[in-house]
Amino acid sequence: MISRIDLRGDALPEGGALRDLLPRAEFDVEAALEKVRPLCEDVRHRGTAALIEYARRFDGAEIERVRVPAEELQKALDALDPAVRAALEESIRRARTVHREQRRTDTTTKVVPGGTVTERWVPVERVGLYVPGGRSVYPSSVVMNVVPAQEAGVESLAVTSPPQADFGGLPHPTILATCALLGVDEVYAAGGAQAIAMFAYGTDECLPVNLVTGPGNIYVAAAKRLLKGRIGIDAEAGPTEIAILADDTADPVHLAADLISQAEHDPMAAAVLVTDSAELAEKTEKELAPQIAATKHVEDRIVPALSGRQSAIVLVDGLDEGLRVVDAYGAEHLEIHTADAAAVAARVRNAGAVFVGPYAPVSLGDYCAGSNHVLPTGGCACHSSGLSVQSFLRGIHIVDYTRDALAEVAHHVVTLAEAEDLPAHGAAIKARFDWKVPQSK
Ligand code: HSO
Ligand code: ZN
Repeated sequence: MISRIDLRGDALPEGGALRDLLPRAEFDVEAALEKVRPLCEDVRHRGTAALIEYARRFDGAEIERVRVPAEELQKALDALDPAVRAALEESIRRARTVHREQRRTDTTTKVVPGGTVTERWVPVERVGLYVPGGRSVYPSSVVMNVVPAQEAGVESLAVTSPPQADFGGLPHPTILATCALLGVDEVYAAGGAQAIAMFAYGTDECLPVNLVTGPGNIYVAAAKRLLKGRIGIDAEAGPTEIAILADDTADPVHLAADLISQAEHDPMAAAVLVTDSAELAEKTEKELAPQIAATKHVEDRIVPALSGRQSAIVLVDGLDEGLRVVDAYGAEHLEIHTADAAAVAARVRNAGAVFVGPYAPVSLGDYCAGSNHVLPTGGCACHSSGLSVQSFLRGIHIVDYTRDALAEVAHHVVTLAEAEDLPAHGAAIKARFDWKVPQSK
């Protein structure tokens, strides 16, 4: 069911050429751009009326207003299964523990006597968090978006999630309950590209935001790309991915379970096993069928995900080659199942998150490791990080120089301004010194 790519024997190609040998889902955000453009424009001009119309058209939900009344949040929390509540509370507690530590402190650098540059970290003022609905109702994603924003000190936080026809046009009750648990009281029933437009342009119910984060489908990704600039965005989330780097010490039962666990998300999800052990590859593949037979989302998600061209077992000559392959792939999630897994993990350069050894499966990270599960997909791990407190902060440079400190470097500034044919830049310096360039000491 899962294809094989045999990279043994010849030397591996470099960089991009190696990446081209590896499987990856098509996620053509560009193609969706033209579809979402008119929707976004419509929300910009008609606001709430457009959102109500799209709730009917795309979500089959009749709604009269988009903002969820506060009492609905409390009602959902009161009705939440106590075991789910306890699990969410633990997830929140661990996420807070990790994310609180991420808060950078301001730094002041004394460049010269009398000349300092301070980097001051300031939270984004207003943030909109997108939470998907439909096939994927993930209260855990509410936790993973809200906790870092709160720990960063974001003061104004709004959540949006698609209206559900089955729940009277409100977002899914577990989403509402999780918002209540986190102390978020501004929630909207809007999904898809139109929800991103609501956040970007604002409506009579929702003030515009500065930054939108959170995963969504291809239309959500397209709207984020379209509106980027007006709003800040996190990385565009594509279908989920798990890569596993394993040697012959790995347990094929674990590997099969973990590959299936992420294939469960989406028919486009990717599961990639990279190993130097043909025997382990064989055993893991054998282990897939019985485990798949015992689980739930088989035909609609797991089978298409594992048999799709985005998933594969990749055979390599050794661990060094395996590392080169996983680095070229840049997985959203990378598990290391090798001897001395921590040392191998320390050598990884490209991954959204790395899970070390047999007792750190991706499922742990999805819910309760304390790490964030909003991670770069589609190879973006080679240039981007997952969501963190940092995603919600801006570093502002505060430049503070005395007259003497400016005088000391003035001639260099004037020289560079002249070299760039920008004499007025130089004049701004000279104006402070009787229109002369101070002599350097
Ligand atoms: N693995 C997903 C996140 C998730 N898993 C939510 C379960 N619920 C993308 O990192
Ligand atoms: Zn998951």
